[in-house]
Amino acid sequence: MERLSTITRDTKETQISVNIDIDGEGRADIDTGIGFFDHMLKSFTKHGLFNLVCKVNGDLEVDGHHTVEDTGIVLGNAIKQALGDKQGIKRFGSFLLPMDDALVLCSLDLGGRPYFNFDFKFPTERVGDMDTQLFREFFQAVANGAGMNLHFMILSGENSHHIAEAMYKAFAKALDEATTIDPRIEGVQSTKGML
Ligand SMILES: [Mn+2]
Repeated sequence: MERLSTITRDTKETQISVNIDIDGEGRADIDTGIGFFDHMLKSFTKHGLFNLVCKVNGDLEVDGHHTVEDTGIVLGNAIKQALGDKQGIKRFGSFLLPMDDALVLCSLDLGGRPYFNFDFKFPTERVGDMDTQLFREFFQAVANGAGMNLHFMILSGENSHHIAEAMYKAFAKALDEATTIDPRIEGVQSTKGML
């Protein structure tokens, strides 16, 4: 069964279209208007082996906040929709990812209850054309949009580019694991019988 979805969302602040295939090959077609954010979403797509089309027209004349947060909401919604009733998926995923000085742990549960845990202050205010405060906004929005419990621990790191990129890669690998179908699982992986 194909696991893909397309979601569009239009507000006065942002116009967003996202198409995700959970069982992809890492192909990305991304344009958010923020170069560093595009770099992060391409990295997420490549390392999670998803296919992702993400087109965003946001009010960047204000700042990047609406663009990044709303993209997170829509990506979260798209992940949730693509997974449908979550039959057979492993549900949990964790990954510890090194990138030069950065070491980032991401652990997540697709159980349906949104939660976000991230307590870290980036060493710089900006990386490229992106405000580092927006990484929190993005992942919080993804967790809410997908109904995902999402934890990040930054175990080490000095370079904001490396830390951010390690977060997106760790998230990709953890999500790839959690969405993997295990043939031993009958129905959904919950004693309640639903996720
Ligand atoms: Mn990079």
